[in-house]
Amino acid sequence: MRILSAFLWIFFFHFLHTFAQPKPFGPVPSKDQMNWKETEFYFFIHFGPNTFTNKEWGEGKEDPKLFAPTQLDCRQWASIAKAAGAKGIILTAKHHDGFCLWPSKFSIHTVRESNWKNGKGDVVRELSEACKKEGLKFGVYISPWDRNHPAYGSESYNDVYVSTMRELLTQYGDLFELWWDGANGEGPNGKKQVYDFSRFQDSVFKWQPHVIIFSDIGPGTRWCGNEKGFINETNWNLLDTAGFSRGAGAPPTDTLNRGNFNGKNWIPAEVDVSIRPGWFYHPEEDAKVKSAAELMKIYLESAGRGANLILNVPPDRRGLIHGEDSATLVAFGKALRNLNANNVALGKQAILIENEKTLSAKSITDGDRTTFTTSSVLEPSFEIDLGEVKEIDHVQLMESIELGQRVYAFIVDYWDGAGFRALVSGTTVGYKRILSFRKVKTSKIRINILKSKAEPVIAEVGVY
Ligand code: FUL
Repeated sequence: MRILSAFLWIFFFHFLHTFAQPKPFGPVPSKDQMNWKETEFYFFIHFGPNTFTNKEWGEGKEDPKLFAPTQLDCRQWASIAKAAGAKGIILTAKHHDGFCLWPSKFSIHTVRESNWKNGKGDVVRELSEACKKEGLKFGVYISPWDRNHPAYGSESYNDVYVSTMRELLTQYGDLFELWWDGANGEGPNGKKQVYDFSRFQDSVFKWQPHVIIFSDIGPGTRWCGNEKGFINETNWNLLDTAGFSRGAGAPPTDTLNRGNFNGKNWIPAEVDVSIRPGWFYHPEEDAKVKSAAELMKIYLESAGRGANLILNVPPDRRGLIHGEDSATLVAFGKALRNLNANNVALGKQAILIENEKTLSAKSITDGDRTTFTTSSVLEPSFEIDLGEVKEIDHVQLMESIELGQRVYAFIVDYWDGAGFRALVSGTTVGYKRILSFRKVKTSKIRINILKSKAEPVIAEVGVY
């Protein structure tokens, strides 16, 4: 009997260690934010009258007939996005010039007033359908600033903006993200608009309860504070928004770039950057398209630091992605697949070392992000035995952010045959942290967590 009960106790403690669910720590992402997080890298498409006038900010007075793509093909945009490894596309349905890429009933400055498809076209429809076919998510940018609409600068423009959003949020299927630009300039009558953002937000969630709203301060995702393509190495998914507003009243760019250590809200960063110097297509920039290597640097400094990456790829005057851009994007897509291709830690033996005890940590090398290993101390180590000597040049760490973001200092060691040597160090981990280093040959990797707000919960460690 005593032996049996001892066995039962051992079994019980083992069960507790393996299956006990750690308590969440601090703010955590919503289910919708997690789905969005997994989207990770997607395209931005800036397209409209500016494409034809060679401008970045149209004035809103442009003749709609200038909008005249000759070979517009959203299926080409979607298939290039797919080849590049992107998982969605966000379209500038309306930029600051007020031109609507769909035939809005609340404007007379739309595709309907152009000659494209005899005024019967709808770019939003075509792109939403192309995305569906390619298995890509779809989202829209709807500029609150409108340099065309006669009501802009008066209370009734807020009604117009809500009606405009209703069309886009109810007629084109599920949207994964809605982009609210911070710009708030003057309209055609020289007045600025006082936006009713709380009404806007309530309306959005009524029509698309799962959409992630982007703005300087979220609520779904925050701006990263620059348009250069990087997030700080220390990147908290947390942000304090009290006292701040969108646009001129936003938190300092440095805060947006790092988040707040003790922030009260889960508002992860999105890094927005263009493949060309401008957001819209300009023929003189054909020779300035970023290379695949530059795009990889951007990917590593955004998605590789736990942010989402939105890469702008502006179609040209034909309505097609230019050959220079598509060549670089296809090469980048290949490099991205290679980056994740050969995880030599997958299925290998992993242990957790805490208080000089060793425990199994096989869930960190099982390739399944939903399983995790949790430690009972703040500074554990994880060791992975690669089974044989491998040449490696980067590691990837993932925290179970569903339980809160915790780690903020760690060091990665490699086994040189006689002992462990420091290889690379990092600060925050979050959803994903990729660290590159000079090639080394090794058979064992050790990750020492040095600082963590609560007991670390590690989902995956990949070694490549
Ligand atoms: C900015 C806008 O003013 C630019 O034109 C562009 O749309 C960029 C993504 O956001 O605030």
